[in-house]
Amino acid sequence: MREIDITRGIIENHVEELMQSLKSDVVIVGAGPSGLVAGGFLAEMGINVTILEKKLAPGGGIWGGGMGYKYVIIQDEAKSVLDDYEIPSKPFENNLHAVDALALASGLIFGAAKRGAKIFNLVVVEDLLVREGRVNGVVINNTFAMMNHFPVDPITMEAKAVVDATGHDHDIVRTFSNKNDVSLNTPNGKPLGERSMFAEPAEDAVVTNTTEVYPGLYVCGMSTAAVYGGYRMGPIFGGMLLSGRKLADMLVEVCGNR
Ligand code: 48F
Repeated sequence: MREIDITRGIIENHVEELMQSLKSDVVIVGAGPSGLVAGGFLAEMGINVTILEKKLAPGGGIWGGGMGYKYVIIQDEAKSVLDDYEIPSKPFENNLHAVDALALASGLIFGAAKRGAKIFNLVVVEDLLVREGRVNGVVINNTFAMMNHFPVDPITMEAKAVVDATGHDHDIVRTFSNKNDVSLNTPNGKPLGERSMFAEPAEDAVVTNTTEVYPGLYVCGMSTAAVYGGYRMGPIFGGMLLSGRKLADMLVEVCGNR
């Protein structure tokens, strides 16, 4: 066994996957629950999908459960997504189910990867590629360079559709709206901002507002609340799973038609 062979095995395989992602059908920014579900279902339907996550561990806001108590709740309507990903849950009451947050995070990550989504961690999306009034890719950099404010220039990936699945921050839509004189598909053309906690309407709105916010740019999960003025919902996750599934169904059509 030679150390140099181990190194080559890592570099060759990473670069091979990266090359396949340079032109994706769909790039999803953020590997939280909504992005992982969308990516997994898209990959299962034969779409070339890349998920980019700036942190070391994908999983987003799942890991901490509710204030560090390690269970999260999902409602009946979203149970079929858990079943598809073979993630166990316990019936609780009033059509609710309790899910171990660690099982949910790891199950969604593995579920997306095994369906063929290419997930890259330690990659920050810092900007978008925009051409002729349409988003057609992402501008990416290395997390360590960004954390240290090193003056390292980014590189790019092209995609037919880019998804902001960055959660409360709505990092991609916010940056895009701040940097460009563009009108988003919202009532005032700008992100409306998230509202305080009110779980039931929040859960419905996350799914309703999973949509195209600008040609080629989509929102799912919690970023829909920040973009469309939805309430927050706390540690109930069914809306995130259903938002990811809705987005996958929307994008499979889009990718087929483009
Ligand atoms: O926040 P997050 O889990 O997104 P989500 O799918 O789920 C929201 C819930 O976790 C929770 C909630 C539920 O009921 O309210 O908050 O909407 O995951 C977002 C991921 O995006 C990454 C971030 O590190 C996190 O893992 N992210 C954010 N900005 C960027 C990014 C960026 N610019 N580039 C790459 N990754």
